[in-house]
Amino acid sequence: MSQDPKIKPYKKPAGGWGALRSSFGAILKEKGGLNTIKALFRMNQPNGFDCPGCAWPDPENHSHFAEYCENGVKAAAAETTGKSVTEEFFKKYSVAELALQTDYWLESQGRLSCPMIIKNGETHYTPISWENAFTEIATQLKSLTSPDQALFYTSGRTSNEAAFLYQLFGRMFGTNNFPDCSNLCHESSGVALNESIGIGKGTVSLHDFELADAIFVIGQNPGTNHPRMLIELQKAKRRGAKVISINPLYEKGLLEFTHPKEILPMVTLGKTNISSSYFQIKIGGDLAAIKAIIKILLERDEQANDSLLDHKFIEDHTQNFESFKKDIESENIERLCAISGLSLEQINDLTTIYQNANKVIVCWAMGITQTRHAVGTIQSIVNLLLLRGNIGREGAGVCPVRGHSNVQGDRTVGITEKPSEKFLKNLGEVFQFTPPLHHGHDAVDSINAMAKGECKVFIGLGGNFAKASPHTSLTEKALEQCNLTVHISTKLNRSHIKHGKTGIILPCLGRSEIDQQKTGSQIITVEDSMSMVHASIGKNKPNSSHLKSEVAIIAGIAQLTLDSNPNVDWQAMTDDYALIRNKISQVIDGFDGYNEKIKQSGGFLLRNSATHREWKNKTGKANFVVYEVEDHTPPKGQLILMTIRSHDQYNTTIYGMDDRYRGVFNTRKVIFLNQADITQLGFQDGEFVDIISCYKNEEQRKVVGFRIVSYDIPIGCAATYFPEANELVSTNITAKKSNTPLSKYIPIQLISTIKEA
Ligand SMILES: Nc1nc2c(c(=O)[nH]1)N[C@H]1C(S)=C(S)[C@@H](COP(=O)(O)OP(=O)(O)OC[C@H]3O[C@@H](n4cnc5c(=O)[nH]c(N)nc54)[C@H](O)[C@@H]3O)O[C@H]1N2
Ligand SMILES: Nc1nc2c(c(=O)[nH]1)N[C@H]1C(S)=C(S)[C@@H](COP(=O)(O)OP(=O)(O)OC[C@H]3O[C@@H](n4cnc5c(=O)[nH]c(N)nc54)[C@H](O)[C@@H]3O)O[C@H]1N2
Ligand SMILES: [Mo]
Repeated sequence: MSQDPKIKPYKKPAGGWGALRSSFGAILKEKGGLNTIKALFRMNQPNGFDCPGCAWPDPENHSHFAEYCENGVKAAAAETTGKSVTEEFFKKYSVAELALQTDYWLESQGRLSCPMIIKNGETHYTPISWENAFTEIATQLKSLTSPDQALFYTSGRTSNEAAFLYQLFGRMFGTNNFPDCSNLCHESSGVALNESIGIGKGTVSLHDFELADAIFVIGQNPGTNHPRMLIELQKAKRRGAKVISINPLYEKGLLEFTHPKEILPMVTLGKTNISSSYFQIKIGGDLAAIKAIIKILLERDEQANDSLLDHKFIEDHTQNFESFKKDIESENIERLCAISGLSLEQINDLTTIYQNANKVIVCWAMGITQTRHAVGTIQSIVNLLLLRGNIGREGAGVCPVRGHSNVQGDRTVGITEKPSEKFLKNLGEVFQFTPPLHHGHDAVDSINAMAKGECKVFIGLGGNFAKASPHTSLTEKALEQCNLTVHISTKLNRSHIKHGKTGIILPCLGRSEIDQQKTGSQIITVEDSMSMVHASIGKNKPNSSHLKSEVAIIAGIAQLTLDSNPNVDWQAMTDDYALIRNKISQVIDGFDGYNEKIKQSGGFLLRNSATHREWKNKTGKANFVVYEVEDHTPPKGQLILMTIRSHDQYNTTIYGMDDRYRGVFNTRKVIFLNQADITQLGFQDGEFVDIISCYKNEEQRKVVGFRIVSYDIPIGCAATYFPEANELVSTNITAKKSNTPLSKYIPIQLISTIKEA
């Protein structure tokens, strides 16, 4: 097969045979053989493990085989790979040599299999015993002049048990420095929802998807990133509900879908056109669009003698309606339409769809959260829903669709740089210590603090901070300046290469593997995007006998770092994770009977106050938040760039070089542009360009050699893949109120790539 880059539109629906073929390809490539197959039989099954892919929930009756998607298969195949990165591997390749390899190559070498260390001046990682690795980390932590010189990063695959112990360790050590992948992801959702409805989580369940009359999918590409969501959308569509997509790109999965399990009866069921209406919005245009819909709706309500809005709900349950209304009245509809990129007719249509549906769910993901006005956009979505009482009743509500499979759970059990006073008080009482009260660094602040030399130790519980973060060269330099970087990981990645003066790699068990401790094999728990907490049990033999669980690693470091405390028995908690869960239930509301409840198939639901129309924010009412719309049209010659995921990647883990649904094969270095912009800027389809960031008041940064692909994208907008373009993302200009990097909102210029002779 030719490995030449190829651009060829994909004509088939999402899912279907294409998904099956690609799944089998992934299994073969990873050479995991029987292990992978066994894992697939157990994934998302009642006694099996939770798919390490996305946070989309499992359906209630999920006892039938294959409760996962193509990309879940890829995630499982990657974890159960037959390949290992051994001591010999590190002997063979110096770090300098590894640095020359692509991220795709690094990850595809297989599972990390033994603890490794590298010290200042050395060229190669060498093996180290677990004991010595823990001692080295403890020594360096204890030598810091302040606990706030250490950073404890978490990626959202970590279990509740490991995350809880990790934050306990960090806080007993004395810091709230818990930067988290959430900071790069759904932070804007948490911040916005907390202020609006008093809880930073979604309010709907799968049951609500069965009842909704209209489901809006805004700034999300579920065909690639949450494929099992398409099954719910398909069901909704088949029973007559409306599915409305708002996205700058016509994403395949939102257009047409065939459930892979329905391939045989395809003749009868066939593909489903998922979206009933599709609105091609400009990048960052959502706030203006939502406000425009609200403006029209308010006008129509007045004309209809107050019969369109739920005035009783507004009166009883909300506050700030009058000033919100005044703000909307002061907006100019033409201006709003121009900023959104939608016509007045389209806004009218959207308003009609919204007002005609009795029960509405709005879903969103990174297309909203990683833009400059993300928080205001989400709060405007909430405003829109509040107008017709669409929060806190069946079939309606907000649905921020989370990314990592346990990113929501990690937050629930205390991974946050801004813990509440109540949480700290409970934690301190249960473990008899005084937690630090001052807030810590989030992800962006951590980069800047390391770069300035203020933080000197970086510990990563999973993830790939070097590549997932903005401004790649700054982040890499920041990590390299540290005295110590430690990564608790399953696979080799760039963060291991960009190590501190001392660098340590600690290889850990994956979710599919048996976690054997003194009291027997352990279960872990996770929380999905709809607040269901459930057990995950690994049954595969670990890839290497040297691996330790995340819990055992954290406890091992903590025991050597902290003074002994009779109230914290790290060893006992490692021996039996049920003891950790007991502690979680003492510290955090909603976990009573934790160990019992996770025995139920499907687990248990964490109560969501907003679902019951209890508003736990400062005002005790749901809040109409006023947020100003700024015109963000770039100056002539500039475009706004979004960095998105291809179909063949899991964040920084690249599974393959294709983006099938968008018709891109054997390459990732492409930039999607509207043909009118290509012509206007004097380029041609297929030509190679360098992309330059042009934030005001910031130095320009460049990534080179991207092939132009003429694509159906709004004029003035551009798209390329994450993480190749992360160098362009700023650590200074971030989303207002949430400090999330603007991965979907980068002002850029293009210049022709000069081929070096
Ligand atoms: N297979 C797979 N699954 C994954 C992941 C993965 O990498 N691979 N990652 C996981 C994680 S951590 C996350 S957070 C989620 C991410 O899931 P998504 O948020 O779906 O991921 P992105 O690729 O970032 O896609 C963002 C979508 O938003 C659109 N968009 C961009 N800017 C705008 C805008 O201004 N307005 C609107 N309306 N739309 C916009 C883009 O066109 C794109 O369709 O997926 C999770 N699941
Ligand atoms: N430009 C741009 N940047 C972005 C985004 C974007 O859309 N555009 N998206 C952002 C988002 S939404 C997110 S969530 C972040 C993701 O940021 P991260 O969560 O930091 O990155 P991942 O790529 O998911 O991490 C992959 C690594 O995790 C490790 N790993 C995998 N499974 C396990 C496990 O079970 N245990 C442990 N300990 N380690 C494991 C492996 O070593 C693997 O190399 O990236 C963000 N960065
Ligand atoms: Mo994410």
